[in-house]
Amino acid sequence: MIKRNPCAANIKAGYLFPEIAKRRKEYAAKHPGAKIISLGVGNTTEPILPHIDKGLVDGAAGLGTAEGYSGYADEGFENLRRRISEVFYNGAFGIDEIFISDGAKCDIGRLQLLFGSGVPVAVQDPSYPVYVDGSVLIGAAGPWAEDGYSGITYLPCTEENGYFPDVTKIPENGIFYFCSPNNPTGAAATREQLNALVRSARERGTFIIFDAAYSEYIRESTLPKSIFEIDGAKTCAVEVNSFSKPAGFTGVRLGWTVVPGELVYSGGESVNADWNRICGTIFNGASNIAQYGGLAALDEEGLKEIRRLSDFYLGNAKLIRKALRELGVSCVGGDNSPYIWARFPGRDSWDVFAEILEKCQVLTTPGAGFGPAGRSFIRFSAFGHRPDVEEACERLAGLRG
Ligand code: PL4
Repeated sequence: MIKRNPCAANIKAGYLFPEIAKRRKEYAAKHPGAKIISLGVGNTTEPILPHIDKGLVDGAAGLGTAEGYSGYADEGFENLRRRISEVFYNGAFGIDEIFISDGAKCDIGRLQLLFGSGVPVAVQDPSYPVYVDGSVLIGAAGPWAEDGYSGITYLPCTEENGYFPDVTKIPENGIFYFCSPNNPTGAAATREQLNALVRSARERGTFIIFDAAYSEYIRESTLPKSIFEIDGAKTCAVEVNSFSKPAGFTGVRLGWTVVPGELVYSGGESVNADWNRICGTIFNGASNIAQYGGLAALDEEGLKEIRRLSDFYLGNAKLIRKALRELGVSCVGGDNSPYIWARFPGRDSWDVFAEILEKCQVLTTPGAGFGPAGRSFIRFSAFGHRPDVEEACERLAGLRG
């Protein structure tokens, strides 16, 4: 019989989000009739807004006509790539530098093929678990130790450092995953912070994989939405982004990755050429229907809908933060991101998760799932119907005393 891939053996048994879903099911089985409200997984809940939806519907209808039919569109529609460059990067990238994907998470997984095993990897601690789990799967990070967290460099993002890590500690000639606005802390990095990050990456020969999946939630005009707003980033960074959270495409599936032509390996070879080769080999492109939706999302009307949808979820975030603060729980985030990061000093996050579920029937995400620095935190997601969020906020009052 064939041997198990040792990298698969190294990975922790359960991925965080299915684990949360499992605990929800177990609770529901023990408490039939309980109305559980989820502020857990960051999954969009509101209908796709009409103009963007029409783009999807018209795109699908067009595929049923001789003029509108199209087959494989491997790197993505040229007009969508051009529009992404205009809307998000002020036209700074050619279409050959923008690759359409079926979502940011999928490209994060595929990007790991660029560097292979044995590459030093660092993450913000806490961070979206895909960076760590994916690195373990490809063999870039060793097995998980008893404490559940070794094999990778974790750079703490805490209250003390304003949730921005010491970027002079990123490993040389390695990869650093950086997410802003951050999941789970909600912190959006300032221009000065990103300048320091790019400077350090260039000095240390480190590639930044910049996850900008929540950039459309940024409301403070001085905060950069892209790493490519920073001088020098084109020689040290790749950026992934997504239509999931701004346009409600979590189920539709559409994203993109920018790999600048200037980005080269230590031997001078082009990273863009390798990425093109990898995608051409193992990816056949995003759905054409999703791409029609993406085009609608990026025209004038669609951009207004993106703003309206993200404003709605930010409204939820405000309510959650207010409810927590009224309880005396210290929390950050929710201003420029759909996540609130709440601190429960001296408590284990899985215990707090269980308590909130038990007392309030509200599902959250325990901070420990995002890294060791999250052990005493709970992440609240602002993705929910407004009446559910309001009810969850009322129920949280049950944590008093
Ligand atoms: C649950 C920082 C959520 N099953 O939809 P995509 O693939 O374009 O984007 C996924 C993604 C990428 N980057 C960041 C993210 O936070 C997410 C989505 N994260 C969450 O609750 O943290 C959904 C998680 C989903 C998953 O595993 O991604």
